[in-house]
Amino acid sequence: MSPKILIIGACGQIGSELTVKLRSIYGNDQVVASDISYNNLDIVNSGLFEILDAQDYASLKICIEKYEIDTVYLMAAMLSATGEKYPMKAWDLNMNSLFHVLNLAKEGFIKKVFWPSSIAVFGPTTPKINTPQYTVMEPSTVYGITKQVGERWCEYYFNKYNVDVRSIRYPGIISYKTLPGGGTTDYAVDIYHKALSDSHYDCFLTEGTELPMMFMDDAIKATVDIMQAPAESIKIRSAYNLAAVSFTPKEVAESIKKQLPDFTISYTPDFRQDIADSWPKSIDDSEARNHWNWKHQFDLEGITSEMLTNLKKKTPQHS
Ligand code: AKB
Repeated sequence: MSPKILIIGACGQIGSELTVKLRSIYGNDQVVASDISYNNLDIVNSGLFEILDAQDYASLKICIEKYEIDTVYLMAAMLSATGEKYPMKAWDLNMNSLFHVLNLAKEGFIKKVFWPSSIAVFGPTTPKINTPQYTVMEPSTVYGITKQVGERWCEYYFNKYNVDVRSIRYPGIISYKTLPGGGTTDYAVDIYHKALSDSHYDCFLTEGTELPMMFMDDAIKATVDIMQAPAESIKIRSAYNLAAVSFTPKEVAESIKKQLPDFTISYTPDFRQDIADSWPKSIDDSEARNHWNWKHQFDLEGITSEMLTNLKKKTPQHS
């Protein structure tokens, strides 16, 4: 039987592409998209949509009962850079929304939960190269703290209350369809837009700042795969390390230059440099690969080619 799905934060960067994918797999009538505002009309107009504040337990419960939801994807969150500006707001949004969903699962209103974690769970004391699944985790951002604490609670609700919650630690996600908002890895999307519009990009990280990244199609595939996997293959109930590629701003610039030889880049690091410096450079995701057969498809050259080709199509003056 098809799941009856609620996506919270469906107008955001990952939520919007996840909504389209889940509607294509399970059918428009099976997927209710929700967000705090109508800020993605494609999502609002392409199927069931509800205005929903993830921090409002009563409204969340009403929505779940109204549509007989059994599966929730909780994609609403405040990311790392914005979280540093509004620490308490980040804590409240990221934690309250998770508790509401976990408690509704505990009380039997929903059966299955997807909640995204992030490489931000790691911190300056974590080994930076091929960061293992189990290692030192002392996050130094508010966002990272909420994700690490959230992971502990997910595992707790699975162990104590048998809540079927599944999670992955997303790296920076790159897409031509949606813009990220408020993250430290956002430069890796902005750079492609600016390469086409201005032939120049001023990067807020230094040229050698290596971070784990992933093309959106791979991130969506991982999300669908982990949720479709049999429960017994999900052996980690905190969150899985997940990796595709790692690169520096200089390496992206070089890969863009192969297609746009006039492109130039400069570097003006800001407060996000400290955040990036606290995160791993690369991730060991063997557990995800072994437990539920995770495989990525896109490397840096593949990402650059998809980004430039599709952004040119979206804004024909760039072709
Ligand atoms: C961010 O930069 O905050 C996010 C993340 C890595 O979770 N993209």
